[in-house]
Amino acid sequence: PLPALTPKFSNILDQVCIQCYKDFAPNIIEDQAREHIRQNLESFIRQEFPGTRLNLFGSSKNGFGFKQSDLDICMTIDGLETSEGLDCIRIIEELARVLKKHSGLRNVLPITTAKVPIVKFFHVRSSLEVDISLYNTLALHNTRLLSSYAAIDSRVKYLCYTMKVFTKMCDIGDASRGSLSSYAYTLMVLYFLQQRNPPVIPALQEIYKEPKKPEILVDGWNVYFFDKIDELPACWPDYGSNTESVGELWLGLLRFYTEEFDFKEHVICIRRKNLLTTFKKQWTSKYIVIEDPFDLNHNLGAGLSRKMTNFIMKAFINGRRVFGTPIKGFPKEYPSKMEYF
Ligand code: 3AT
Ligand code: MG
Repeated sequence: PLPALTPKFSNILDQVCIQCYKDFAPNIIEDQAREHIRQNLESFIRQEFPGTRLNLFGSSKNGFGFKQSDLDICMTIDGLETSEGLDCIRIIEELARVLKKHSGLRNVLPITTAKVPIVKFFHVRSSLEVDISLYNTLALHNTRLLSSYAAIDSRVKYLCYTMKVFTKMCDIGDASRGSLSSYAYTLMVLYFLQQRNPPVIPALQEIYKEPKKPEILVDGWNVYFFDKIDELPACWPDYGSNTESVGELWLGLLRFYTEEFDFKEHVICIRRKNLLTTFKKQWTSKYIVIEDPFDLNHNLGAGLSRKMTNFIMKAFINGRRVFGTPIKGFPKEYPSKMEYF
């Protein structure tokens, strides 16, 4: 059993979480640089493909970006609602051909074999990696959803940054290497904050003023959610009832995923407050099951091997021990990699 959380130690934990945000979040200049790159690329591509539009999504826009996060860009063509009938692979190859002529970019590479075809490259001046995908429309909506959650309460932002720092330190935060994406871990934080008693955030997809839940269909899925965050106090009865500190919540989260949440039985699902079973989804063959808030057929944990699942669970168990062991002062620096065995 862990020692009780003294006010002093709780205060150190708060500072650690807030520091994660301060150390890794981009400043205004760095945010503007991302917008400049988007504009510059858009004008450059339009010289050959007029009507091209580029949109930022992912952590450049969801409120949980790091200084060095990649730049996720979604390309659309004016006048075309969907990518239906488009030869996406050919467009990605053409796009790569055009971008290779841009003197500010290196290593332009079309990746057409992935589930979502992209062009990848390095932007020299900013040292940022850039990914351009086509009509990744649901991702634009889930980016907006995450940014709405970030706007509800500053503790959401601090915890999501802490989670991202934690997963990078433990080497469990890279989907391209078989673990989970930042997006998946952010959903885990949001789910915990919804299930906390009293909750810190609501399920925004369940709040509406109309007699019936509005339906806004994108790629066949309802992307409606309550986005008027300033009106939330009037629409959500639990607003403001949770007064725990960030540090308490962070330790609560590590406890939740190591001791309380039943991974075998339940799905991590942020679109509703009521528990959803793995049985109901027929997703019983995997241990970590995370439902995408819009694409309900998409389990973000589907690609995890058994070994990786164990590795991730061990990192959480270790995190719970490390963060739950009181220290006297504020830690001086980040461990280069957390120990997790
Ligand atoms: P980083 O700061 O880049 O680590 P991010 O939120 O930008 O965090 P990614 O670059 O991995 O994360 O992904 C960019 C966006 O693509 C985030 C989300 O809108 C979408 N996305 C990522 N992974 C998935 C997934 N497995 N399913 C659906 N959408 C995803
Ligand atoms: Mg990204």
